[in-house]
Amino acid sequence: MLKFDTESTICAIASGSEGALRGIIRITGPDAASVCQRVFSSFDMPKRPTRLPVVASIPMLGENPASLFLWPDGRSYTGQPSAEIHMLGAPILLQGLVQLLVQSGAVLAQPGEFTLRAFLAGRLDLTQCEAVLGVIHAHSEKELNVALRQLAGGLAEPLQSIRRNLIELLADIEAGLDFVDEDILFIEPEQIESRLNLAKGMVAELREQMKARSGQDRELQIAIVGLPNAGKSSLLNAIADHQLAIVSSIAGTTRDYVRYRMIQDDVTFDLLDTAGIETVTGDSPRDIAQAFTLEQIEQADLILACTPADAIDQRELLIDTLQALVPSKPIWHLVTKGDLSETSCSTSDSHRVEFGDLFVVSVKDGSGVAALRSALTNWVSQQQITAHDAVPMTVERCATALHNAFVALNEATAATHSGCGDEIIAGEIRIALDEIGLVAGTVYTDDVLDALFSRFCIGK
Ligand SMILES: Nc1nc2c(ncn2[C@@H]2O[C@H](COP(=O)(O)OP(=O)(O)OP(=O)(O)O)[C@@H](O)[C@H]2O)c(=O)[nH]1
Ligand SMILES: [Mg+2]
Repeated sequence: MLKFDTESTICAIASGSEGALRGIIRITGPDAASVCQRVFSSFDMPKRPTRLPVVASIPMLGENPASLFLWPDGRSYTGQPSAEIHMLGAPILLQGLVQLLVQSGAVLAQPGEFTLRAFLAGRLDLTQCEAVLGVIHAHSEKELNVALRQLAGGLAEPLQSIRRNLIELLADIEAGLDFVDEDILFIEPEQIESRLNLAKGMVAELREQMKARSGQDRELQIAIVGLPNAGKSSLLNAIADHQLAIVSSIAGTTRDYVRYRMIQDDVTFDLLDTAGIETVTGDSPRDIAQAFTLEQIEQADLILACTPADAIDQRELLIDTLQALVPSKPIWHLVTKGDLSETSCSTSDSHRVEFGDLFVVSVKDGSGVAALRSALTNWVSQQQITAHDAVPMTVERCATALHNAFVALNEATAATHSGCGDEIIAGEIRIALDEIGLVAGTVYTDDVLDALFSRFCIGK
């Protein structure tokens, strides 16, 4: 069970348990500075927080040099006087120093106690505490980036802004409640509704983004689109490095689209070949293929718009068609069959791929394909890290609370419509605030903190 004692001064080895060139010991609590003073031979206590090390030796540990970084006031991670001692990372030396610190008035820290103190001091919200854990346990660069963004406030900031909006709205509504008998209208129902809608939109966005990242959702869809015979199927085969789609010189070859799941460099996405866009009427297979293509374009996350180099004048028609269909979708402009281009430059990928704002590729001589593949991989991995991406533990913990908050705000809107009174609206907003508070940790139970901090290791 966690202790909530912030009066003691705690210490722990913060570096790994294996020997290393550098080892770190962390101390925090009201007596951090005086405990350090007792252990180090001599140093002038800095008046202000310093990142500059006070290099001094610790007589009891022989001639081993140690650097002391001291934050004597509350401007530290935990909001309490804190210090770090950096020294040789031999486990025996570090353990010896911890013993000295304990003899000088510190106590051994519990797992996660430094982060718990940061939370109790309001330095971090719960999503950021979970992010600390996410950083410690990250197995890939992507997991690390997600956790670092969350630690930097990727979730804390939108949550705070939702809370602020709702608290202000609640205050305005409650001010009116005190004057119900008088003829003063503090806030118009339309205003309540539009402010509720704003908050609902923000909650829904967070919820959707977390849901989308929980791994159960579809992979990003990248559609290869163009007029008939543009070389789309050939390009899919080249990017996938497999003969998947039928290629022929007859326009209108592709009828049924081909989907290929690319797994490359830790990212996964679906690549789609589509039937060439054309104007057909009637009920022919070609016509049905057009309907399929339109559906794929609408569902795609990124469109690769292909125009062959030997028919570059088709480009305008293609771009106009796509912009009319999906005005806000990201579109990359590709020149296919680059080997047929009169302006073709060197055959090296790096020269071929960027051509103004165009990607130039040729399946025939292979140029541009590898660079396009890696640009796609980069794009997908960037998309997967959004500002609201969250470490799995946060996603798991927050899903219900965000759902409940959304439901309560919906109830508040319904109450506004039915005119059933500001007390009811205020009550629903309070429920929503409590739920958001659970996510951020402004409302918490010992069980929630226990479940989180028991997963930490000592020294963090
Ligand atoms: N020279 C050259 N020819 C290519 C290239 N890519 C494709 N082609 C040829 O262009 C023709 C059409 O290729 P496809 O890949 O079937 O074109 P598509 O866009 O899928 O065509 P539809 O499915 O009919 O819309 C074929 O004869 C290909 O061999 C290329 O990079 N260079
Ligand atoms: Mg095709």
